[in-house]
Amino acid sequence: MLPLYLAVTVLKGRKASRNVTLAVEEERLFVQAHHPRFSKQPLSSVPLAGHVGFDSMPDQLVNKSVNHGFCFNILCVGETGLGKSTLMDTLFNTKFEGEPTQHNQPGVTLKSNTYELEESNVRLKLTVVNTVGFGDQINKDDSYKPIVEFIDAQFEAYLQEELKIKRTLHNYHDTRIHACLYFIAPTGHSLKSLDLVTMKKLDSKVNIVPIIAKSDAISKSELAKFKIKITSELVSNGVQIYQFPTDDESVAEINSTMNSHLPFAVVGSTEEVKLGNKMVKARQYPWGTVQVENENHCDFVKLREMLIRVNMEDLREQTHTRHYELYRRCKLEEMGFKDTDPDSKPFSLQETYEAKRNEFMGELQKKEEEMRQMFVQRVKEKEAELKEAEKELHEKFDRLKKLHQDEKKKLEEKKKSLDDEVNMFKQKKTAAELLQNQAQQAGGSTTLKRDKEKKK
Ligand SMILES: Nc1nc2c(ncn2[C@@H]2O[C@H](COP(=O)(O)OP(=O)(O)O)[C@@H](O)[C@H]2O)c(=O)[nH]1
Ligand SMILES: [Mg+2]
Repeated sequence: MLPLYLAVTVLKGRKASRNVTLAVEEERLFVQAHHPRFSKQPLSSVPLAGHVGFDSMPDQLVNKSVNHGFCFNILCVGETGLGKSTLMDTLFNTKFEGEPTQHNQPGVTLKSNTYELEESNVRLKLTVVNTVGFGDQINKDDSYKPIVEFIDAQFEAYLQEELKIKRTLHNYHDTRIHACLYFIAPTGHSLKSLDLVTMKKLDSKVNIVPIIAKSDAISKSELAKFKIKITSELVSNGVQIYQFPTDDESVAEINSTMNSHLPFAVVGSTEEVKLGNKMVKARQYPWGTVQVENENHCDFVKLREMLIRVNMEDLREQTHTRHYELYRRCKLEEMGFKDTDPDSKPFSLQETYEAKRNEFMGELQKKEEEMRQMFVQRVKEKEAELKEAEKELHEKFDRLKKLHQDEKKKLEEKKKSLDDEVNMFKQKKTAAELLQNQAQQAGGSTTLKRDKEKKK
């Protein structure tokens, strides 16, 4: 099947003849390479005697593409309140999101919304992804991570679909990010380190289009200096931003002019103001009105033209052929796939699978052995610990036993002495009682004698 982007460029009426020639040439080479009849003998050109009809190829492609519809995915990265949602609404002339986001998010998250738009019978599935809470945390070190992860996740989903046996790429909802609008705060000074770090992390994964947000907050002369400063900072930090392509002569001039206007300074507003006898999108201030679509006021029109009308297809193409290709190559290499083996022979999938399987089994065995060793070591350690504890317990038991015996001995001695004392006491008691009885008896006979004497 022919790539979709060829059809789309035909649709736009540019590059048409060149790309269709390319497509036909591509198909001819494919047939030549794969068809047994053609594989041995080169094609010879023959003049046509009359009209055959393959000049309708462009129309066929256009019809097919229009029926299928198009998809475009934009990622808006920038601090909360920089006008991301407003710009999207202004750009597509509609109202997308609901509530504005708060500044108290604990981390950066990405919110994705997909919309079906239609313009002159051409359907566009537009996905707008917004960074929520970007730049709102005190520690911004990891702010870029969720964005990188999100972009990679979309590439991974596409790769998984590609690798499936039964793949449905023709009606697959492609969520790969085609353009990343990076919103720069209109400080007039320089880029923040958060901006540089984030753009650097993203530049090999997505087409970055930097824009100066809320550019009505900065004066004309300051804006010119600010643009130069941003560009030089991007260059000195090696940040690759998306350049509008200049290889296609039909758009080379406009694209190279527009490249010199980067980063675009934009103003967003969905508010309509009456100007003369027509309504225009503008922001009204006590001192005047900023018209969004007036090129003397801001670069909004330039952005819209470049992003949607002229280069939307190139953005999609760059995403597929450059950024996705890089992701796919790294991922497949990571999985052990190669195009050729060390002897420069084509690498077979079966061999790769076997090699990877053996490698994996080897690693598994190594891990198993390590775990076994660790387990034996742990058991030994535990055994030693238990033995130590047992020894301690024995010692404690002996100590307690001895203590108990000593105590018992002491108690027995004490009991014996008490018993002796009791016996002694009993003896004394008996002696005392005896004495008392004797005394009583002696006392009784003396009284009798005295009575007898009295009676006498
Ligand atoms: N001065 C100025 N204000 C803007 C512009 N675009 C949006 N705003 C205002 O900035 C505030 C935040 O905008 P919003 O789109 O919610 O920002 P987001 O958090 O980045 O999505 C709103 O009050 C907008 O009206 C602009 O270009 N210039
Ligand atoms: Mg918003």
